[in-house]
Amino acid sequence: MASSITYLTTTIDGARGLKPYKRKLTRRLSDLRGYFLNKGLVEEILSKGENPIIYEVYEIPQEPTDGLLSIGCTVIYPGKVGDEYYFTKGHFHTKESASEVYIGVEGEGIILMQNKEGETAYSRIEPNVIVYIPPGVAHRTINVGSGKLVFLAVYPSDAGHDYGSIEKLGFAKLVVERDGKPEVVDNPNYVKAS
Ligand code: PAN
Ligand code: ZN
Repeated sequence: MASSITYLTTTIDGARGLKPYKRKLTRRLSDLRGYFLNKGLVEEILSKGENPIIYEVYEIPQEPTDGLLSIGCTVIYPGKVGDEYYFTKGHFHTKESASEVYIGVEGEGIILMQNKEGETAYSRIEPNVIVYIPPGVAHRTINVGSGKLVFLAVYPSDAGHDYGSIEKLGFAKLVVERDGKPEVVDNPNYVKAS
């Protein structure tokens, strides 16, 4: 008799994400309007008819059910708006107890983390680096290298993504290029949630 165990196997396919995958998201500069510090420069680039891809996410989502895990592979393109490196939108998980694991595959990046009180932390993410993101902590990933940044994410399928608060308030820190190197600096526009 055949086993009733249903399992899933996929492979990491470098900058092509996962093979196979179920869903692909593409985020372009126009999707991140308002996210970069230099909003005028973003509008200037878009007004020239340019709308570069900032990142792609290759996903194998599971039904949003307690105990199931989803897999995602993010590819962030290299680039900057002014001196600010390309990054993901960043989010809190809607489910307060949801944590997440990131595993670096290719390239060089930084993960910014921030809790509801506005306290921050950051970690590098690169091949062989595993980062555990605890519950209640918003996370954004920044590509600080010259090639694509690829990393794997494993998270509860019912975690939910709350983009609203980050879109509205931003992160307290930014990652910018200073003297040819990445630096984590204070976001001059950040206002702590009251
Ligand atoms: C990741 C992110 C992915 C894209 O899979 O969803 O890197 O970032 P944004 O979702 O912030 O656009 C993850 O953290 N999932 O929970
Ligand atoms: Zn997440």
